Amino acid sequence: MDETDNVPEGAREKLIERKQGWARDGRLLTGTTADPAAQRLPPGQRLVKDWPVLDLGIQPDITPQKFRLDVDGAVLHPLSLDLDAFMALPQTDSVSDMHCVTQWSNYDNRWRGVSARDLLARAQPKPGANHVIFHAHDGYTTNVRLDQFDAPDVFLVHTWNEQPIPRVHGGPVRVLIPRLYLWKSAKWVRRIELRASDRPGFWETRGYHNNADPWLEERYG
Ligand SMILES: Nc1nc2c(c(=O)[nH]1)N[C@H]1C(S)=C(S)[C@@H](COP(=O)(O)O)O[C@H]1N2
Ligand SMILES: [Mo]
Repeated sequence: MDETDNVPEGAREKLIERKQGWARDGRLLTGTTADPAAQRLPPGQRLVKDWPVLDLGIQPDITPQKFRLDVDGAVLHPLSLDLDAFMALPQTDSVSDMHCVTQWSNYDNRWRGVSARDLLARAQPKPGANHVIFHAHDGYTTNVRLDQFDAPDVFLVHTWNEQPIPRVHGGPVRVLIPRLYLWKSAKWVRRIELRASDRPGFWETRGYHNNADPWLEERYG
């Protein structure tokens, strides 16, 4: 693990226990689903104007010198990019909403970054690569299917509303998968691992849903 802001281990454990408790109790579940084409706000969510911070309490300081992003595993051309190489990739602007399992959603965030598809076009997934594991500098991991990552609205973002993404939100570069609950979007991303088989990540092994579709209310499972 990298140099961190040290959060007392007890506080971190309490936070993890609380969120595991939510999963056990099915907290916030409305028992309904919605069609994203018909309803912008997923079931059980509440619209906020700000961008709350949620993580394990360890917020690594990834300086430009320390930045590195690897794309490896089941790919034909593994990538290992420093910040200059990352910024030299095609840069795309996008606008999307965020939906956090703790119930807040916010709308119309403006992003700039490298699209997942541009990254995958360079790394070239091997036939049989069906899953993606994100590894972050704070030790966090999360998993999605390759088809969930290989989507036009998925980015590795460095800019939010015309400002560099601050450290507390995973800067300099984080993952953004707007159609899934936000725990699937790794902050301080270090490595993107493609695999033939799935491997549940930090919250997925602690009661949170593997698929995480907000409109299907896949909070826990
Ligand atoms: N590296 C890392 N990424 C992470 C987390 C984390 O603890 N570490 N927490 C996840 C969770 S549970 C949420 S809800 C979102 C919150 O992102 P935000 O703090 O930018 O709102 O980040 C996700 N990505
Ligand atoms: Mo979360």
